[in-house]
Amino acid sequence: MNARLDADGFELLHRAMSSEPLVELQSVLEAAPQTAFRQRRNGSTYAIRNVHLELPDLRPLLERGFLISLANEILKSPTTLVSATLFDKQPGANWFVPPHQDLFVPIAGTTDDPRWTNWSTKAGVRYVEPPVEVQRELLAVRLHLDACPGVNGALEVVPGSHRKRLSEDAVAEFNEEAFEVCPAGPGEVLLMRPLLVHRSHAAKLPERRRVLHVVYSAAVLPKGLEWT
Ligand SMILES: O=C(O)CCC(=O)C(=O)O
Repeated sequence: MNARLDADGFELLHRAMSSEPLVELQSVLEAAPQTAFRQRRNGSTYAIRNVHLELPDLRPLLERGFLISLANEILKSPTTLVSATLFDKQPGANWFVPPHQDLFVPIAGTTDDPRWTNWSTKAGVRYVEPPVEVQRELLAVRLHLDACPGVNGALEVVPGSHRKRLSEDAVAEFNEEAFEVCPAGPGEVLLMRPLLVHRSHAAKLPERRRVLHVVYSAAVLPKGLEWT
């Protein structure tokens, strides 16, 4: 059914979120206090990491409705929310994101399973790198809150790069031709596997470009671990 997601690690869906839930999500996000945003050195704000932890009113909207239904349908099992990030490119906070794979997830608890590695704590939240077989099963659902044509800092991806955990050097080796630009309209959803190599350029338009990047999983966690 999702042939492109399986083969290439990403897929733009033709179904968009309808306007009522989209407006509800936008109003919850707009109520975010400035202190929830991460800041660049010049003081401009650009993203809220763990926005599901920062904004309690957001979690129920991510745990029922369109986004989790999509994840359940695609992963063919009931899924759990893993993480949520609001990326907010706007004039004055508009940046190039270098190519990378998303390797780390927020986590609660502990495990002795040595396949869970690279533990760290940032802003009071624990992160871990799950084993690659868990990584491959994660699904990111990127909801576009604004129009995101290619020139507006759209995500660029390397089709097929989602199967393996790559070294930083291997990620840096992809040349310009390897990247495919993923434009999307407001309410549209780009599905992607977090191991897909991705980057984005600074927007060339003086327009806001908000994307709510939500990760879901159907994996059974080892005893002692829980998603946040
Ligand atoms: O939305 C973007 O432009 C960057 C996204 C990103 O870096 C990420 O999803 O890890």
